[in-house]
Amino acid sequence: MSDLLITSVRARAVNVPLTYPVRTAVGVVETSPLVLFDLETNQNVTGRSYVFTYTPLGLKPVRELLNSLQPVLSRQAVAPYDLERMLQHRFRLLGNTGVVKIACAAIDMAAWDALAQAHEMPLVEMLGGTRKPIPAYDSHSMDGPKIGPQRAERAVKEGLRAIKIKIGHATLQEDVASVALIRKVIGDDIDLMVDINQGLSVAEAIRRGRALEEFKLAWIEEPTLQENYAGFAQIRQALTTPIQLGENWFSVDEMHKAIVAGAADLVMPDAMKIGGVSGWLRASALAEIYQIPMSAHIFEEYSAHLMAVTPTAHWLEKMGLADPILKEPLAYLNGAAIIPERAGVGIAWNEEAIERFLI
Ligand code: SMN
Ligand code: MG
Repeated sequence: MSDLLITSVRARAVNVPLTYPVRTAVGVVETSPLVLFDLETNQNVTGRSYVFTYTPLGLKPVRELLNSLQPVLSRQAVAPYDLERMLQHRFRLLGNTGVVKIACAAIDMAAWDALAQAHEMPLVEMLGGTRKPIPAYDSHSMDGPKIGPQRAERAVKEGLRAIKIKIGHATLQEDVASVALIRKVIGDDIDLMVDINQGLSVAEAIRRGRALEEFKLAWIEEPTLQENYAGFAQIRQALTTPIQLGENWFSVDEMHKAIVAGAADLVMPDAMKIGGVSGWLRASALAEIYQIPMSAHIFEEYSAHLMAVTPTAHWLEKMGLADPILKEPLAYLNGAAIIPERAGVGIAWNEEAIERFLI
């Protein structure tokens, strides 16, 4: 469809309140800072995407970089592969990582959305898959002894079959108490994952991992600095609980280096940082070669489509970070995400909410 051309782009920044702040071992994400990207085309189709900047400090740089690409993108064909190559070349000297990679991922996701809309089919079908239910886990935080059990009970009642909590408290005792409490609330039939968000040393991660073996966790996520692949391999060797990482890989090359270093029992690329839809597809091929279960990290609206065409698909993360600014948040039924029938990714903006949270 080379006659589908970009006519204009628009990036807006919103700082969205969260029902539950994301409390991690390395700091609290109090709000959901999102840059919303619209890719207008000559065929009355608008591609949409959003990127998550973790801190409001990332909003303006990403928004400004995206809006500054208007002259570069205008009149280009909505061809994600060609756009990715053009942008990678343009940013080769600056570096295709960080804010640059995030902005390019926003363009990639919106381009794929526009292309699927132009073909009048859900993205998953354009990628050769079908709209099947995608098993999801509910993603919680260091919610404490009151809110933690409440969230866990509610998630199980809603039909979720897996829950992730964040640990990496000041002491091992607090981590064990936190896991024991949630395990008691949800029982042994619901999967329980923990996420340490890189908060521990290798030695401490091993010490705590051993103390948590009795709870039969589904995975321990990012136990130490995510770039310390040798450290991850040491932790893997010392524990029986599967070790999970990937949300911070800014390229499939980093994913490959981690796998080759023996860092991962499981992988979970982030649809934004790995390079949008295009990056995800390459990452899923790598996971298949190594037969490593591959989960998604946030971006559930896109990840649902992508997991349906991921050969080693494992779990989707249900976190709802963009829900307040979406007309129709992703639906879930019996613990699985339901890919919308709508053409493209299926997201539309809640303009009234955007107005309220606009930066
Ligand atoms: C996370 C997600 C969103 C914000 C901060 C941390 C976390 C996860 O690493 O895996 O959900
Ligand atoms: Mg994580």
